[in-house]
Amino acid sequence: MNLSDYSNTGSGLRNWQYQPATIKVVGVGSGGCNAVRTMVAAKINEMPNVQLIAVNTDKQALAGFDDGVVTIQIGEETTKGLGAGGNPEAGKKAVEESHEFIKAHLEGADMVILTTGMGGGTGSGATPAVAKIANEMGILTVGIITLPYSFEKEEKKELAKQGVLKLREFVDSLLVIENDKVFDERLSNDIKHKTYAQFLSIVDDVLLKSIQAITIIITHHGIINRDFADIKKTLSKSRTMYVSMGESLNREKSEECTNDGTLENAIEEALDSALNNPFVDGNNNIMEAKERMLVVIANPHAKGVLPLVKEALSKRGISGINSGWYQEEGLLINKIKIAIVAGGFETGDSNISYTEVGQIELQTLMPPEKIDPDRPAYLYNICPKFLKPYRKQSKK
Ligand SMILES: Nc1nc2c(ncn2[C@@H]2O[C@H](COP(=O)(O)OP(=O)(O)OP(=O)(O)O)[C@@H](O)[C@H]2O)c(=O)[nH]1
Ligand SMILES: [Mg+2]
Repeated sequence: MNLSDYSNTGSGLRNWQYQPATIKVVGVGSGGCNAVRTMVAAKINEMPNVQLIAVNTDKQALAGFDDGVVTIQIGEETTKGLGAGGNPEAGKKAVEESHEFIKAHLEGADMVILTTGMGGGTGSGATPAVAKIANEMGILTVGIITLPYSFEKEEKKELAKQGVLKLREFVDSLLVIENDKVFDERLSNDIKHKTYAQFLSIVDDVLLKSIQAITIIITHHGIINRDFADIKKTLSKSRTMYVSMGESLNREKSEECTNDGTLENAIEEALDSALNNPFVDGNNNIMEAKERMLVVIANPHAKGVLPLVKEALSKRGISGINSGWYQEEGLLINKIKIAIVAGGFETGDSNISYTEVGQIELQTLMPPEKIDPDRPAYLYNICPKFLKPYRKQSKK
């Protein structure tokens, strides 16, 4: 039995008496619904007590979902199933129209994770309205949302900001992911081969990993366990959060690694990648958080993992962290995953701005007249020749 086997049969490490809390992950609008599709592919909905819900005004965007996903078309009367047309007021009204229906689907949740791409009518207008319902039901409610690329329409960026500010009123905690961070030098080595759709799918993956970090901690039982109560303590009314899932590099061989330092290296790598999530701006120093927790996931035969993690943490000046240790049989013995969740940063509140440097680089990256933000993302190719100035500039 391991973390990737979510079936409810057989014996193993999980304590079957243990009833995990119920988490409902709600994707809103185009960005949120596509994030839900990524989560279906990663089988998040097969985890115990995790339910995926796709909410949209756009009927077409709700088609073709797997049986394991609840789809909710909101504002049937007000939007006629055609989307909110970039109008957040329409997104909000759609939720008001479907209030009771949404409420019924949120019933029974201990935690709601809302995810959306801010900038359109549904994402920016409906997400805060759904958060309000969850909040009024007394559910721990968090948002993991993205800001549009700086080359998207100015109007969208403004709507996104308004949407974030509104959402903050109703969530316990918020994680803001800047799409522009896809151009971070830590990620951009093969940027010239990527299309716009691929950039979006990188962001989908960031959303997925953040949600995985929370759901794994809550729904799985560890040798040293962390659970919903820990997540609640960390995120309840914390306003801002840092959530990240780091992994060690893939090594071909899976030989024993307790004596040759490979495990130490794997821990260092996983910890670095969990601590330095390039998509989350400003908040990366988890020592500035009021509460922080970590869960390390390793093969059951990897010995002495937690003391090694503690050593690696103290080397980085990190203390006061609630740690857990989970085992996953399917993992190679020299593979380590680390989930970090931290909540309550002093500096996180004004963090809804576009990085100036990122903007300059993006303008160089692609002339504005070449960009048609109305064109469907999947048809949109970023032409490699426009990437040259960016690459030159980033070498300076
Ligand atoms: N990561 C990711 N982001 C997306 C995707 N699709 C859209 N987005 C982002 O989400 C923002 C809003 O998407 P829209 O389709 O404009 O808006 P919407 O929320 O569906 O609202 P309406 O279309 O007005 O009903 C976009 O500007 C993108 O930044 C996607 O597939 N993945
Ligand atoms: Mg849309």
